[in-house]
Amino acid sequence: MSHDPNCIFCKIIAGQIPSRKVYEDDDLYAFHDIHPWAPVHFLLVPKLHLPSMAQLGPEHERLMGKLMCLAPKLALEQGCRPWPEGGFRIVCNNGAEGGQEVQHLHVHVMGGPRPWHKG
Ligand code: DGP
Repeated sequence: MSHDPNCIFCKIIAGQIPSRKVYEDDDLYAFHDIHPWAPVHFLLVPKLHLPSMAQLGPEHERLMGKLMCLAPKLALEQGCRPWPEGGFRIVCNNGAEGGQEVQHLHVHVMGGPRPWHKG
């Protein structure tokens, strides 16, 4: 399923639920997390509805490579200081025991001066 009408992130991508958008192209969407753990905290998601990394196959290598290469650029744009003094953290929760709450593949990109609320 490329789009799940019951998925909250699919609704955000479609503009049916408001979000503070960070970035958008044909494949990817980024928006600020509603419950930030860090001074910079946004979510970067494929527009394609994939429930988690567990559903990834070889056909998604280009998409996920694009996502991972975009993350550092957006982190800098959002105010993370450059590596190595600054930097950022990427977290991707998968499944119940991985702490995943929203079943649409997403990476958390977090940064900014410490200490953070979590982690
Ligand atoms: P997790 O599935 O545990 O990796 O985290 C899901 C994250 O999604 C959590 O940090 C809060 C965020 N989130 C959930 N619902 C919304 C929403 O409606 N809008 C925004 N901006 N973030 C949301």
